[in-house]
Amino acid sequence: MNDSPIANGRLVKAPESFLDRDGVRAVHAEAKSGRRDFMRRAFAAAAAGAGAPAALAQANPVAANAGDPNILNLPAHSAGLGQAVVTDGYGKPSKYETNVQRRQSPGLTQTAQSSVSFAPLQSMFGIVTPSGLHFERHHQGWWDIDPSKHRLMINGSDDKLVKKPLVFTMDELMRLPSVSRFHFIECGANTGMEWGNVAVPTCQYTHGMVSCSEFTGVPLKVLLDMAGADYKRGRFVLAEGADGSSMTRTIPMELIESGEVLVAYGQNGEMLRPENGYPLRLVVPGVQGVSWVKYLRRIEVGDQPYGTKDEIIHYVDLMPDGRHRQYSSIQECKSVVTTPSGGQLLLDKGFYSISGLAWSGRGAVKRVDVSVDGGRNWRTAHLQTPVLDKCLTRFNIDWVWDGKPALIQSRASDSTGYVQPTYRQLRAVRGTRSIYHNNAVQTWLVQEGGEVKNVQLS
Ligand SMILES: Nc1nc2c(c(=O)[nH]1)N[C@H]1C(S)=C(S)[C@@H](COP(=O)(O)O)O[C@H]1N2
Ligand SMILES: [Mo]
Repeated sequence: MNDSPIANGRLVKAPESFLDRDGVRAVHAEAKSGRRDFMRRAFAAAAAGAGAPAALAQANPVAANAGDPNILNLPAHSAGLGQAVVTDGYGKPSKYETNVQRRQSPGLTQTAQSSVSFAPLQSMFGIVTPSGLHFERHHQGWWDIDPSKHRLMINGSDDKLVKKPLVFTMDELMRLPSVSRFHFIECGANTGMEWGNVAVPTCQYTHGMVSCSEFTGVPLKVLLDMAGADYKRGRFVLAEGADGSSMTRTIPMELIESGEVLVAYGQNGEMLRPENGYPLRLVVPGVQGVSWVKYLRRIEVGDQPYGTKDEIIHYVDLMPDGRHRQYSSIQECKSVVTTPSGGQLLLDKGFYSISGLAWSGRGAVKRVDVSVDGGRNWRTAHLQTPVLDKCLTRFNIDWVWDGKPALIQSRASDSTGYVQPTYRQLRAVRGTRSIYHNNAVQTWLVQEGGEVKNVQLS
């Protein structure tokens, strides 16, 4: 070790697996009572139990001048024969990375079929979510559907809205010219548990219902053209899934006419994963996840919004005056710092690269400002390329931690000029009783001991 500040600033990455039912209750109770010792106990539990594998993937430092056995002793992999090609016909992550998992939030849902798993944002790089770590939201469980038997029907709600109703097989869809585009998908309920107060400890649970992939498919507009849709009167479509959840959503025709809405079969260079809608899903860039209908089997052109169960009972926003806001489908500009973030531990003072993700359902991320003093002072972060429309954008900024408590925040703005609100600003308009569309600025408190906690500034 030397005196350069870059030698310091080590971080314990992902001790997130400690979260169990009692943990969730404790975080909630602590936020209510203002007690601050939960994280310490949680770390003790993590070290003793399931959290231990996280440490495997970290460096193992050696005392200065000791002579590093990692260099001095020839390891087996430098002396022996490695494993054969195609030991595994479909490769898997290293065994040292097994702690990086999507995880369910215990206590959030009654059944595992109607539930959600969160992506481990704190462990990811760049902007693409590995398909196996993509968050999941199922209303009635997932299926691995035989693509040879899957059909997509295009019809009108009356005979005139679609001239020539069509049924496509997967082969017929996949021989059409395709496009591939990077987009984020965010569940409207992402960060929904935090409306009233701090509820969960890590960014996996506060923000892990967002993921980003390269999707491949055919613009829905192409299929509607083939079927002879009446764009004058047919200003809406209904998208219907083939699973038992009767997931049906109204999509405004403007979005389809823009060419952005895709009937997609590809995700990150391969077919969609079954959990994400194999063999066919709708991609509706910028719009909340619920409209990205999976196992897509039918598109109906209609002349008015459909008002389905998932548009009337669910996915409405309870406003402070007691009324509900409906069809609030765009995911507004939002960001979160993923390193350092809740549940992590800074081992010493020194250099850290603060890093995180920003996105906007209205266009490209224009700028991200970062504060380490709870919003008093801001510095503009570096946006890593590519910066794409309706896509995750990675930002980072240098920081030298002086060992004193710090309040880390990120605030994104997008190409429309919209700026991500603070909790105070958001609650002034929306109150605290919503579930959906919480895009407030997130705050992480770095405590003197290096523990990072989820807090809300009022
Ligand atoms: N057929 C079907 N489509 C669906 C759902 C579902 O349960 N069934 N869930 C929706 C919701 S609420 C979300 S947030 C996204 C989640 O997509 P993912 O599981 O690929 O992350 O799918 C949407 N499409
Ligand atoms: Mo969702």
